[in-house]
Amino acid sequence: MWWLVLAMGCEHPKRETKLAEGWVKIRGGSFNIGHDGDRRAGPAHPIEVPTFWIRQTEVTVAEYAACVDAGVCDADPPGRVPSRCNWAQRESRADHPMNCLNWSMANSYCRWAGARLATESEWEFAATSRGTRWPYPWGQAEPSCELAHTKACEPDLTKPTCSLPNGNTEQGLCDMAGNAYEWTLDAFKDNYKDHPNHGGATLTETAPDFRALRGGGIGSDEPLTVYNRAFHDPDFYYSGMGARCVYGPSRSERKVH
Ligand SMILES: [Ca+2]
Repeated sequence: MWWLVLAMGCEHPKRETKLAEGWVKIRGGSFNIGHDGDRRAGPAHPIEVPTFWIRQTEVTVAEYAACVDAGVCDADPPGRVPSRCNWAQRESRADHPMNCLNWSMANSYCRWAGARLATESEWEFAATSRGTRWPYPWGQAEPSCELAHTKACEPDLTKPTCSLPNGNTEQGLCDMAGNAYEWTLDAFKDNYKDHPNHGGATLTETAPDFRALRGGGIGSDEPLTVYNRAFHDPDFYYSGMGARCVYGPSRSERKVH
């Protein structure tokens, strides 16, 4: 019966994570990551992504609060906390994304939850509804405030997650473009020249100078395209930085120098 146990383990991530509901299964497959001609997202190249589960929403304030209550997650990043951090108003903003996260806070939360941050490959595969050629999670229409919450809609304040269902992916993922920016597992490299083709993350031998973020968000002028790659010092945060967790098979990672 070992095969049954394995199969059940694969089909029910909620039994192995602290988050019972809200997972969306992304069936594995191949797709072309990146966009030739983009300043950071080339060369486009094929990726084979194993099946994984991803949260329908960005990490919410309420979800993050459980980790703080458990004594694992930090409520505030080091240094001065801007007034637009949702934690300061956590009761009224419980369903907003947990913002003002630096990379370590984002990583710690997902690990505590029994999950992890998405690799860039997983994130883009999910954002493209499993490899469509659409430039945005909802399709080809240009962004609007009905599709994505951005700086043009409100400079600094987030919206409750899943407020704009017209902007969802085919699998129902909310806010893959806009609202909070989403930290990924990957060390940021200037292009995809050494990017692993198996869906794993790019990591460095030492702590990376920068980590990749995806999806655009409030307080940023970066495009909302599914292939756009942003990056920041892992210790940096601002009111537009959040996270989204995934759950999936562990995989080898490729280190580059
Ligand atoms: Ca987002």
